Amino acid sequence: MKDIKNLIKKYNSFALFCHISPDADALGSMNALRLVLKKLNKKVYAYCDGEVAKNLQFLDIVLEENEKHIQQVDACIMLDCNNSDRVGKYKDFYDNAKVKAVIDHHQESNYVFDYKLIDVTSPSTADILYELIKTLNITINSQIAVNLYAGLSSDTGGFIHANTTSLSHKHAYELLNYNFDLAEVNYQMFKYKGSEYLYFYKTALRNTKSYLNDQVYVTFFNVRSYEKFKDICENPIAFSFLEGIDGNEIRVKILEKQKDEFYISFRSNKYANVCNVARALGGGGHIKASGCVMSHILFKDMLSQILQECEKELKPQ
Ligand SMILES: [Mn+2]
Repeated sequence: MKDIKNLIKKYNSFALFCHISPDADALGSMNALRLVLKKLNKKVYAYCDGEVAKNLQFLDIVLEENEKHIQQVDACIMLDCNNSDRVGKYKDFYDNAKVKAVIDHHQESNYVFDYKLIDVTSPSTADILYELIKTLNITINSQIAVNLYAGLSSDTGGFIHANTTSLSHKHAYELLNYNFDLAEVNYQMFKYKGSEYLYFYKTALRNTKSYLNDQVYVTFFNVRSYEKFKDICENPIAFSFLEGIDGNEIRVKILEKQKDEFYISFRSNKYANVCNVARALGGGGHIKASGCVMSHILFKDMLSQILQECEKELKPQ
């Protein structure tokens, strides 16, 4: 933490970056730091390769488009990622920065930074940043607080994922003292859906079939339905409405992104190791979330291979 404090003390102008397909932790952390640096009378510009989703407009983030500032600032800070591959179209700018810094909670890459604050045990970048901000001599206002709250609550799925700690709750408890509309923020982050979701859910339910005594659900989007709901299909939480149904252990999502090319992802509920399933089919991932690609195969052959591998990971009933 000292490292980044020195960086902030030493330099006067900064460019901030977060990862592509930005979530609330990426945008919220970046915007909170932008506001803090402004309070410290620093020049600061925030860059992001990607749209701010409609439901994150409440963060009131100000993004800079003009790239010329990047070459002029003293230092560049990357947030919620730790490799320049993750900042999309700003990669070359970041690679050529005079001074490179990072604040993050993801598994470390080999990328070399001059200033570094990475804590892989932290549930969010916002949690790390909040601890840092508390040591700086500034008054936190409600806008800074709401950006930090958005980041830390988003990465814990609203304080329900296994990464949630007592510290997450402590930080939230403290930030709630800064008077922002909590119900509205939670609505935007955890409930809001575009109107097209009704049609997406109808299609998804129609295309979900249950196997192996309801222990495995398979949802299939063929080329046509994938094209129709592409954006929603790519949202990892769009299919979470199938999560937690009693008796179900594995959820399989198959997206036919091109004719005969199937992008398959696996999620397990409590115990099944779906990394083994994906590996057996040429992919990989984590114990509870994994994926693979299968192509030029008959659907029924693919399905029987998938179910065969899933069955190996299920407890005998
Ligand atoms: Mn994060």
